[in-house]
Amino acid sequence: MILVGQFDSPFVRRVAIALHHYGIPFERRVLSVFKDFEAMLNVNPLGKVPSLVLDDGETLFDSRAIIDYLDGIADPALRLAPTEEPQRRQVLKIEVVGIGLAEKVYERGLEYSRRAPGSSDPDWRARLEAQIRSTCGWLENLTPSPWLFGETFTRADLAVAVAMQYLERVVPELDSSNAFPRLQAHRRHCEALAAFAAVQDSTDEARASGWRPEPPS
Ligand SMILES: N[C@@H](CCC(=O)N[C@@H](CS)C(=O)NCC(=O)O)C(=O)O
Repeated sequence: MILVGQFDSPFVRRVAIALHHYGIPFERRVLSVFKDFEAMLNVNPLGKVPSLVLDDGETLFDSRAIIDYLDGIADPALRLAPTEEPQRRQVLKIEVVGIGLAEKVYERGLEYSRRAPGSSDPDWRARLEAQIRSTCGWLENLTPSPWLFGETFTRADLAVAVAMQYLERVVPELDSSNAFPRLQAHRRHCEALAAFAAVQDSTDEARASGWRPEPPS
């Protein structure tokens, strides 16, 4: 299998962490959705990452769809979502919120890094920040102990811990460690897992495709 994308993307990173968790070997094709846009359109018509090229050449898109597929072929003992209802939908609901959080952090970052100087809309940024804070508050109220759902690490934990790490790197002034201490403790718990340690967020890959940290406001 070939995972397409950079490890500064929380969506690519979470697929790689899942692959490590399942013990599924993979190669990586490091393409940037910005620097390598034309090549990306040939991999995924949306020009987005992650994509996963299967051994027979079929290509899957979107981290959630990819992990759903991987969960289906993985050793049942390593599955990251329950198969029974209502547990399954409860885990997937938290996963959706975690992915949505990473999407809002990503959208906010674009306001700084990809707009012409002076063209970012402060009202839009304020709306994104309100969505980010609201989502973190909702997740914080789930009181992970240590996992967000049940007695084992699930897709909910994967989505939320990766999103919180990304939030801290990209929006340090939101001070998420102090503002959401239970989520930060949960994140540290996840990051102690071997699969997380094997796939570090890469600011080098981010910088190579044009990302710069925001100047302090
Ligand atoms: N929901 C998607 C989000 C993927 C996503 O937004 N990826 C970003 C990179 S971090 C991207 O491809 N952006 C390029 C674009 O949207 O044009 C997933 O979980 O895979």
